[in-house]
Amino acid sequence: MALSWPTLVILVQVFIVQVQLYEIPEGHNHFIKSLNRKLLRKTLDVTQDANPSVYIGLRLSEDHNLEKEKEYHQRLKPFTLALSSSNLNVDSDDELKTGLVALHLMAQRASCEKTDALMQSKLIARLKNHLLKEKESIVLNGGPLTSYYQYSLGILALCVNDKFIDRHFINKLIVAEERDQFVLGGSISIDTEAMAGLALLCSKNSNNYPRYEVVHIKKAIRNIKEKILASQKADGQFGNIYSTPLAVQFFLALGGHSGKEASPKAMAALLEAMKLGKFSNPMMMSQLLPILHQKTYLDVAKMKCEEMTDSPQLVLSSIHTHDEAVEDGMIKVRLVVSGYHFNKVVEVPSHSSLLDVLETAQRQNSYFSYETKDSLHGPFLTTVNNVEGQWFLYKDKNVPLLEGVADYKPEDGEKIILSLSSFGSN
Ligand code: B12
Repeated sequence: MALSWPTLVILVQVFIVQVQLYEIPEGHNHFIKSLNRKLLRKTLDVTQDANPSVYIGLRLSEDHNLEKEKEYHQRLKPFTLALSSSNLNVDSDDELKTGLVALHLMAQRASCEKTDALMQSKLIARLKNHLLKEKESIVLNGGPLTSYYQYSLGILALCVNDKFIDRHFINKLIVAEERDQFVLGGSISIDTEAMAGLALLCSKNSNNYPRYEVVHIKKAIRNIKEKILASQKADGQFGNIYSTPLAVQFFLALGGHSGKEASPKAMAALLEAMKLGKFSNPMMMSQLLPILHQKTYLDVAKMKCEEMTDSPQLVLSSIHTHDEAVEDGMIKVRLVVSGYHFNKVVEVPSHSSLLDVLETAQRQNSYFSYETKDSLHGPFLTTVNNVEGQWFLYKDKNVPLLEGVADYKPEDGEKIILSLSSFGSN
C-alpha cells in the first residue's frame, strides 16, 4: 500500500515526537555531564561499599570513563560473589535481599564482561529462591517479605537477563496493582508503581506468555500509567522529585505518546532540582542518570558494548569543588520523638546534617539514643531510645522529609519529629 504525502508527513512527525519525548532542552548538556562526573567521583571513595545501582546508572549513560567503570566493577565483584555463594536457604526474613541480589544481577549484565557462568547461575538461583519466598508471603500474609518494590526489581532483573519467570509470579504483581497495594507508609508509592510497571513491561515484551496473560499484563500497565499520571504535581513532579526519575523511566520504556503532555514539565522539574543540588545521593543520581540519556533499566538487556569504546570519554579533573558548605556559626534544631516525651533543642554548626543533630542529641542527653543501619541509600534510622521499628522523619506540621538522616540539612529554628509508624509496608 502506497502512503500519500500527508500521511507520510504525519507519520514522520509522530516519530519525531516519540523520539523527543523526555528529551532535555538544548543547553543543559553540561548539567548532565556534571551529574555524570559527580556520580563517577563517588565511585572513587573506597570507604563506601560498591553500589550495584551506581554502576548500572553509569553504564546506562552515553558518556563513559571505561577505566574507572572497570575499576568499580572490580570492587563490586566480591559482593556479587559473596551473594551468589551464600546459603540459599535463608530462613530469617532480615536476610532476604531480593532487591540487592537483583541489582547485582543487572549490574553483571550491564558490565559487558564475559560472566563467570557458575556465579551467574548461582545468583539467578538465589534470586528465584528469594522470589519464591516473597510469593509465599504474598499468599500467606497478603504482602511480600521485603516490598513490592524489591519483588518487582527481582522480576525485572531476571527478565533483562532473559530468564523465564513463571506467570504466577507476574500474576501476584497484577493482583497487587488491582488492589492498590503499592503503598508505603499509608500512601501510594510512585517509585513502586514505576518499578512494577518496568517489570511488567519487560515481561510483556519478552513474548513468553500466552495471549490471555498478556491482556492482564497490559491492563495492569495501563492502570499504572494512569496512577502515575494522576500523581503529577503542578510543577511537573510525579509523586515527589525523587520518584520522578523512575516514573520517567517507566514512560520511556512504555514508548509511544505515553506521558506526552506530562514529559516537558517532568523534565523541567528534574533539571531545576538538579540545579538546586537536590540530587546528591548516589542512589538517587543512579536512578536519574539513565533518563537523562533516554535510557531505562530495560536497556540493560541490550547494552551497546562495542559503541561504548568509541563513546566520548568522561574526564575527571584533579581539581574539584567540595560539596560541603563553609560553616558559619551555630543553628538550633528542635528534636522531638513523637510519643516518647523527648523534646529538646540541639545546637549544631550550620550546614550540619540531621545525623549530626542526632549524634549531638545522643551525646548531650543520656535519655536519647539512636541506631542506624547501612543501606544503598545511606544510613537508615532503625532504632530510637532502644525502640526498633519503622521510624519516619518529619519536619514542622508533620511534613515528611524527602531525604534521609545523612542527606537532610535542617535549617535554624526547624523542628524535626521522629515518629514510629503504625502502617504496614508493602
Ligand atoms: C521501600 C522504601 C521504604 C520503606 C523501607 C522498608 C521496606 N518495607 O522495604 C519505608 C516505607 C520504611 C521507607 C522509609 C523511608 N523512606 Co523510603 N523508599 C523505599 C523505596 C520505595 C524502595 C527502597 C528499596 O527497596 N531499594 C532497593 C534495595 C535493594 O536497596 P536497599 O538500600 O537495600 O533498600 C533499603 C534502604 O533503601 C532502606 N530505605 C528505604 N527508604 C530509605 C530512605 C533513606 C533516606 C535511606 C537512607 C534508606 C531507605 O530500606 C530498604 C529496604 O531495607 C525507595 C524508592 C527508590 N526510588 O529508591 C524509597 C526512598 C528511598 N525512600 C525515601 C525516603 C525519603 C524515606 C524516608 C526518609 C521518609 C521519611 N520522611 O521518613 C524514610 C526513611 C527514614 C529512616 N528510618 O531513616 C526516598 C529517598 C529520597 C532521597 N533523597 O534519598 C525514596 C527515594 C522515596 C521517594 N521518592 O521519596 N522507605
